[in-house]
Amino acid sequence: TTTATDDTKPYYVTTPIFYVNAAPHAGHLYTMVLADVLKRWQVLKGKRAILLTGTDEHGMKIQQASAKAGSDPKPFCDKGADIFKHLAARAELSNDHFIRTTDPAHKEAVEYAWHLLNERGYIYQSKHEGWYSVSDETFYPESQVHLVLDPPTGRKVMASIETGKEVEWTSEINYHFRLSAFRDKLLAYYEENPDWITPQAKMKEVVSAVSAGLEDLSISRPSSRLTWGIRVPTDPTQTIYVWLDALINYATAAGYPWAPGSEHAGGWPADVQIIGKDILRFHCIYWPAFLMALDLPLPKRFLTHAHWTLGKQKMAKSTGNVVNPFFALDRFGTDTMRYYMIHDGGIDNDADYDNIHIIERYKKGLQGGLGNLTARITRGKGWDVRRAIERFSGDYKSASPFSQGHARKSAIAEFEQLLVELPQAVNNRMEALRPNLALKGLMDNIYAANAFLQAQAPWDIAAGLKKGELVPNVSSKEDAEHQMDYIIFLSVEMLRLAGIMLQPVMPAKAKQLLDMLGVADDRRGFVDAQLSADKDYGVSRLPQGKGQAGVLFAPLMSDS
Ligand code: ME8
Repeated sequence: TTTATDDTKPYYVTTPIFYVNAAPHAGHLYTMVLADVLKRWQVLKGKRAILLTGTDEHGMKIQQASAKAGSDPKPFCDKGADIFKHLAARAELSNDHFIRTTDPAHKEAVEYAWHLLNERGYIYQSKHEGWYSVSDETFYPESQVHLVLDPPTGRKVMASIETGKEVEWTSEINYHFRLSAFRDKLLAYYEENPDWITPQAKMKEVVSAVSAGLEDLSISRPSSRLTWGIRVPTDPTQTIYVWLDALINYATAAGYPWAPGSEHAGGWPADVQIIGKDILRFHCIYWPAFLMALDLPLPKRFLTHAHWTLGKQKMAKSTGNVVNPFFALDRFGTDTMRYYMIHDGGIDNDADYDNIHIIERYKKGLQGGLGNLTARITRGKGWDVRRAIERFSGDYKSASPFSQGHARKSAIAEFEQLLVELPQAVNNRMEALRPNLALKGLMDNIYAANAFLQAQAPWDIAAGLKKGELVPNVSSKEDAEHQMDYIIFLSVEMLRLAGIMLQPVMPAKAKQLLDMLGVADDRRGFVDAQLSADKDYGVSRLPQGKGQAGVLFAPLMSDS
């Protein structure tokens, strides 16, 4: 037998699979980009990593939406899935799989899981009565619904207190999953894995919800009502509940059902599953209970993020209060949108989407910060970037002209320290599932580099050299060049490190920057992101005199 070990298990990242009942909005783009950045970060670190995204195509919600569109469900889903696929491509998502719950392999996986749950005694049949929300695809207990006025119709309807979505009374025979039997096991698991969910507040919410008690879960509906879904394999008069069907996708994509011990080869267990806070209960209570019942390992971690709002109202397909992500990507560019979404997107707290903010972030961070630093270095008239790099790469410490007591020493040492600490600081935040903080920390260093350059003013040294004059604290022409080159060297190093570490966030712009700096293609990994890592990181590709001066971040269209 071949038992795969952790060495062969790729790092596995997932997004939720999205409902195809309506077009994607910026919230979906955000989840995709977050997941992609986390995956690409692992690739940067030399790991094999895989990313899964896809579409959730069964259930009452899709059945009703397709009927409303006057379409059969399958062609309706085909169209919807295509749009999400296009979004992934347009956003430069490096997804390795795009799963659709209508894929035949997924149907087989769900049927297999059902058989197993049934054989193990976790499924029973009984009458179910309760309030069902089609929009949320879930039953709510009596305590979680209330009577509200539905403004468009003037009717009084029952609705979920949590989501505001209308619920309808349903009374039917269906299959149940013994969720209540997993209360203690789940609580024990949470206790042993206190960092299972990021952020902590969501971990606490889950623990308190489970502590309060769990009811068994209805996991099928009569096929007469729910026609669009996977039939219960042992009883075609019933159709499998969409959330049981949907959650299994994460396993299907990793090759489930697995031969014993071979789940690692396909990536299971997932290393990080990314979800919006709206689907916490399904992923962090139901999903681990299903996995426990199937005797499968649980995902290692969850990242639950907050929502984008528009005008402070949740961006949601059901209300139409949305930003079209295709328009935004066209208008601002893919990398700018990826930057904005990571920089401003909420993990703990909701973030309000605003075109003005996109323009501000672009101007401050990309044009003013990164673009400006690049232009100042690569277009500098008085120095030779390549000479500066060649002079100090590999052994900057002993070659430094700034020994103890030099007037510039403390500013230089401070900046060196930033460069030394930066890679690990960024990595720590990425590993803590805080890409927003990682990016902000990185950008703070770019701003610090611009301030450093401003304060050290290598152009003054260069101007002095040109005129044959020496600026203060410079002893000779050679010393002037030496000092100037060192300042340039450290600034280029900041650009190189930033360029390497920005690749997961802005793949195209980071590549352009690294190309401009002459960094060899095979020297762009996280291991290379170290101050003066090596004598040769491909600098020979850099033209003598300066970098390939060019505009990294052109003025936005909206400026002209
Ligand atoms: O819930 N801000 O699909 P869905 C940020 N099919 N992210 C948002 C958002 C917002 N305003 N609105 C949506 C489903 N999202 C199920 C999932 S998984 C087995 C099944 C993102 O199309 C966020 O990731 O309603 C949220 O969890 C997801 O889209 C919900 O997408």
